[in-house]
Amino acid sequence: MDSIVAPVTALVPQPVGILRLSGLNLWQQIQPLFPGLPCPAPRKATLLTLKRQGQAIDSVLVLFFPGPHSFTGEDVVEIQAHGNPQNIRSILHSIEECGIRQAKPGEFSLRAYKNGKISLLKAESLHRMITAPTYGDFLSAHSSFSRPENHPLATIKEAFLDLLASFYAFLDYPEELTDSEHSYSHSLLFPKILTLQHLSRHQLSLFRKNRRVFSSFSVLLAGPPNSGKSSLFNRLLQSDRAIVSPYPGTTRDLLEGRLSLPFGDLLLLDSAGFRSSNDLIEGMGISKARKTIAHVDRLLWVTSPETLAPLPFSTRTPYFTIWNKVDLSPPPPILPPDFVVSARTRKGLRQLLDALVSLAEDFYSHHNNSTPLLDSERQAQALSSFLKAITRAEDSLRSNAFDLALTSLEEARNLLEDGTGMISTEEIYDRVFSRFCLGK
Ligand SMILES: Nc1nc2c(ncn2[C@@H]2O[C@H](COP(=O)(O)OP(=O)(O)O)[C@@H](O)[C@H]2O)c(=O)[nH]1
Ligand SMILES: [Mg+2]
Repeated sequence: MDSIVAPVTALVPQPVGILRLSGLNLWQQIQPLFPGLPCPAPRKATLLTLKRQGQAIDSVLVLFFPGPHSFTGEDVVEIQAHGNPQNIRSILHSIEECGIRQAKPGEFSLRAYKNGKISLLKAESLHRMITAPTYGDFLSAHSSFSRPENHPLATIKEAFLDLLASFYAFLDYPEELTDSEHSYSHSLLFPKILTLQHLSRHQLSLFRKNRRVFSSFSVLLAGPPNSGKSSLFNRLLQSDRAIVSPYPGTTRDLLEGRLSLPFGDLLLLDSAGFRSSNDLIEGMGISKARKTIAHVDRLLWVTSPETLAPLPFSTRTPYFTIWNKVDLSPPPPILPPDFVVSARTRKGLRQLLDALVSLAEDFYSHHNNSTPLLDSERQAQALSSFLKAITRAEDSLRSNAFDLALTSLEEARNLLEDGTGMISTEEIYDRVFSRFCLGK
């Protein structure tokens, strides 16, 4: 396999720019850059002069990770150079002159996977860790990466192996079983299928839900029109994101903004005011807001002197009631709100923000153990086809078409294998023999 190189850091002016290389006998290949110098000691930062055609072009820190104990399983070299983009391009060019080509996206991880350094699932969790749009998503990906056994597909694989083992036992040893045992084993298969269907559907629905809303600490501003939701949204984000106007029905879509906090993002959503509306688009906005309530971590129900209205529905989402426009009039004593604020004068906003930040902090402190999610659309598609296959198997079993059931289960197995890259025949047979007492 040819050797590869890629800049690991962006090509922008910065103190340090890093290049990563992977290949076999790598030091020998890049020797022209360090003429006469011995290979640096493994995993020790070594300061070296990098030369091009004998001319010193930069002083760099070199890290050498000899294969197979490296990320890719091959020799890996990291070069930390001065981060001027022209300098990094020039070093990249010098490396290419040594016969090393530029890597394609994901090629380092692909090599790690092919060399058995990481599983397919780990590779995808790693990718998600790098590209996660929120800190919550990063933590969820990290939890799958560091404990692959908690990955949703690993859990589903466990349940599936259990089903498969029972099914093979049922199929392969009918002569060992009496009629009643036979129908007993048969009926044992259905609850296992049900569990699998439940697990798969649950994971798919978690994935399909707006994952950003799901994984960041999210707060929705809702309430009657004109209560000042958009004004509060702008104030809390400290930017003029949403249009504010004295005309009710100004906000029609769901707007989102983020506050970056030290422990993770606070996703703030502004929504269309609740009222019965004949306007099609506004109606769509209202229904979007209604649906979102169930998925957010906290609802802020915003009212004001002109729009006093208690929460008009029941919800399991915890909420704060907010009295806005206190500069116009104080809240009525019969309905004391949780927070009394004025988006105009900023009165009470600090207290509201502090409360939200502390809820977010609490949320992220538990997030480490949060439900791990599927990492990619690819996994979701594999799982969705898997679900269809086991449902076909269920139908066949119900009509005692065991051959068809077998075909569907084998298909399901291939799909899960594609999804996880991790089922071996031995594993299934281990289970048949270790969990089932067939030797009677
Ligand atoms: N006096 C006063 N007016 C406010 C306050 N907050 C918002 N408004 C005004 O109320 C109107 C509706 O505000 P907006 O934020 O668009 O409300 P939304 O429909 O709930 O999003 C606008 O004219 C705002 O300027 C406030 O705290 N005090
Ligand atoms: Mg608005």
